[in-house]
Amino acid sequence: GVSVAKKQQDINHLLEKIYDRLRHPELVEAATTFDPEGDLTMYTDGGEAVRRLMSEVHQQRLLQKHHWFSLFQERQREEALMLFDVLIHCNSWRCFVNNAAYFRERVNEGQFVYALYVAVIHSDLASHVVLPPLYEITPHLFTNNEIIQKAYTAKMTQTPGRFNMSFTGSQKNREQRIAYFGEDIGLNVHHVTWHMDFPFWWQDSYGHHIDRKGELFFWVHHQLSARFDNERLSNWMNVVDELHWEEVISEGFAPHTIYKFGGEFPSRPDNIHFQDVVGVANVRDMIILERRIRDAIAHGYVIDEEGQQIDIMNEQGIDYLGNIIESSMYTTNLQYYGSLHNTAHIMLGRQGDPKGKYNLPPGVMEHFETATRDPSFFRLHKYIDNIFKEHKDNLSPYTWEELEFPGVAVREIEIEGELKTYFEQFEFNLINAVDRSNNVEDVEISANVNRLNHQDFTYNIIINNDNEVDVLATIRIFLCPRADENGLEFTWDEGRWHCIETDKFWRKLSVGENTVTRHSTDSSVTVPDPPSLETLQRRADAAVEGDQELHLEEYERSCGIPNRMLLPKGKSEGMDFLLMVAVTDGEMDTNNDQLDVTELGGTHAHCGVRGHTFPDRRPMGYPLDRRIPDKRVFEQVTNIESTFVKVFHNTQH
Ligand code: CUO
Repeated sequence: GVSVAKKQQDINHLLEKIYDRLRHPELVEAATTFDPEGDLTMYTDGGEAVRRLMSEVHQQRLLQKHHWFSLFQERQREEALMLFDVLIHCNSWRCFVNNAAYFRERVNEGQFVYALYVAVIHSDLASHVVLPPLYEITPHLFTNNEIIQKAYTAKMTQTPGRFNMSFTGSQKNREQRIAYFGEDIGLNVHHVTWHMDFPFWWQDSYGHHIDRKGELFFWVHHQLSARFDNERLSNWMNVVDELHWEEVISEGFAPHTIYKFGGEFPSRPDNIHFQDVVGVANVRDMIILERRIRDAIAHGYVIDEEGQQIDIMNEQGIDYLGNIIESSMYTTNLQYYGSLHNTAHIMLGRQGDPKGKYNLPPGVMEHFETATRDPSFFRLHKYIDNIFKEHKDNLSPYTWEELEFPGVAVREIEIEGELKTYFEQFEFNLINAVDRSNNVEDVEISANVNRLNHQDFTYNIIINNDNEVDVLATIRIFLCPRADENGLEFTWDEGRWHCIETDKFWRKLSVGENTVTRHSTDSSVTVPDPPSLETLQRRADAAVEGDQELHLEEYERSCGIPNRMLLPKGKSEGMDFLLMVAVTDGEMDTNNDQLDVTELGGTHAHCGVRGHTFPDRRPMGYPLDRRIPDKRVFEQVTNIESTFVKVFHNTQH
């Protein structure tokens, strides 16, 4: 077969300068001479997907090149999925890469990038291929207007430049204090990639079933909300309030962001009332959907298409609700429950031009790459999260017996190294932001951003195993804020909903005392900094040339919170947190017998393991996902312990 290095090289070449024509002779040939009716079809599902896409090409029905692309526009999405369909049905790399080359020259660039990314993520043919960070491929969606202007000027005047990118807004806007979070390029890559790993349009006919997809939707966005709130508390702000259809959208937003083609992202003033969006939905419809979902939660069952009740008062309930609320193709009774969350994104994205009077392009809320820039994103997701909470709060609290892990006791939790955050400068390439038109030569252009980072640290956890045999333990670590913005301490039941999951992993515990050591860099919630396209090219070229293996395993997934954002910012004088370690029975709550559970690594806590069941059998967020009316239950079990820590923020590193 084709080596991973060669595949990596092909993907690099396909993504290089996506607004220009292909440059690499092999691909150019595939794109021009490849016979779509003959050769191409041999390698796919009998050619069905290709024939469909080809006929759209011939009839010139596809979205033009040099136009914005939105996954939430039905027809635009269908077209992108036609290309995805072709790629995912390939049985050989040759088919994959040649089709990609062929259609790269014929479909819209945004659709091409989307289809290729999702196909690489989900196709077995592309396993071990590392996708370059999207902020380099489509920089417009990750940087602002000002930087783009400067990049063009640099190119036209042939003057290399490195431009400092500042966060949107001014000091007058309180929300700007936490813009570093919503505008973080790595966080945005995580968010958009999560939605590529778990597309709402996914159907099992594409090749595999995605385990606990609805629950993951809940958990990942719950964690994004919790993290956002912790950043706010770090900056003397209150936790974010939910959005509501009948109230004003308090925060306006001026994105200062521009499409590569199609003008600026529209703004929204403060305190406007929700408007019906022509062709999308009326506010009233949204309220009706919400009521139906809340009714289902109150009754403890949802109603399927046949009118049958499905019990949700159990651990699977959250998965049903996640699929319904998002909604995904795994949803139940779309007719009745609609698509509350997805429609809300579109509606928020169009509030600047709800009647389509001004022909404005969609707002930032309509793209997963840009959505978190808008403060209304976190209000929307708090609203969604509160609906999920209503369900979780209906389930009975865990009992002492359920929480206990007999014979296992956490004796000590120690942190080696300080929990200290700081801002650092990071540079990324902007070469894709500008065209190669007019035969103007490329010059070096890049953006400099401030990013949150922290010093590495290590957990040393002393755990006794008083059983007569070794046991497998699941170790779950959470960081929880202790007080609100006024210093008023949270009760356990309030605080648990704001906890950040910082790690989850498995360890064998020998009989007697164990010291479990775990480095912050190994967190299963996070991913390391991805290599740039340039690095990927250098590494892949060298490996192909030298006929060597390409070792980039640790970068295989870009779904996962950037490791540098593992900790919330904290405060210069130290911010108080509760660090909780829950040690539970790994034999009982681990799913993947086919995998060496202690070595799962990667980023399974928020992103699962591609093509496998979710490794942890417990509800996501366990044991903090349910009400804690009586904290003594937690205090009495020996396998759950916590300690107080402080997170310091240093302006100087
Ligand atoms: Cu990720 Cu709303 O689901 O942006």
